[in-house]
Amino acid sequence: MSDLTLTIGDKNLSSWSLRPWFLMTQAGIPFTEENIRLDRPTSRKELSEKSPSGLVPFLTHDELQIWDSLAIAEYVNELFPEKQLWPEDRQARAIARAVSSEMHSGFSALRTVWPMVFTREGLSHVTSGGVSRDIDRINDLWTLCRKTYGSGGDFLFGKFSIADAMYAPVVSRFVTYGPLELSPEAATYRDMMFALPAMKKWGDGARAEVAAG
Ligand SMILES: N[C@@H](CCC(=O)N[C@@H](CS)C(=O)NCC(=O)O)C(=O)O
Repeated sequence: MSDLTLTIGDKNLSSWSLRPWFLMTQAGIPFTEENIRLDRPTSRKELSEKSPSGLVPFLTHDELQIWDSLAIAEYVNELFPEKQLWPEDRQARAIARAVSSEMHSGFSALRTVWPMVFTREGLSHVTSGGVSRDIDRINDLWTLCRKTYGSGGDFLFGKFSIADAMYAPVVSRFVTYGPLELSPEAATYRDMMFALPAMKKWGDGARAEVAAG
């Protein structure tokens, strides 16, 4: 198979970039990484010249360019069926898709008020209104998944899946900001995810980018 190139934004800030990067890294799928630094004078020009949507992430495979994190995840799942990036069981798979889609289309209060700043930890921040509702809903989802579908491993659906990748930036936000009230299942899941080597590797990259300015 020819090379896959994943183009991403700043590791400290680009939550949508983290999702496919984490998916492919955690699943052991080889790819070349290309970076476009965001919020620079040249960023908009570079993004509009290179990216079909003018946004990151996007995946390049030969002549094909796929934009949007969830579409990239689906494409990679089709390229590597042996990785089983969705749960094998049909009902679990349907719920995993619902949980992933809910992340992709929702939680706008959390995403706006608690932006991902991967390198920061333990900041106190507002939890009023929509932010608390989003946190409560994510807490309920993670708890439900872990209790109902998680018996085969430590991830939301036991084995690692696209659903975990979709929530990787929320894991980072739940380390950066508080106060938080998570169920024991959700707190354990957050801590397990944040300790994964792939997350550490992303964090090392984020720290290096911040240091470079
Ligand atoms: N729905 C898209 C969202 C992509 C997105 O909003 N990317 C941000 C970075 S996290 C971006 O490229 N921002 C650059 C800009 O707005 O100039 C996805 O799932 O990939």
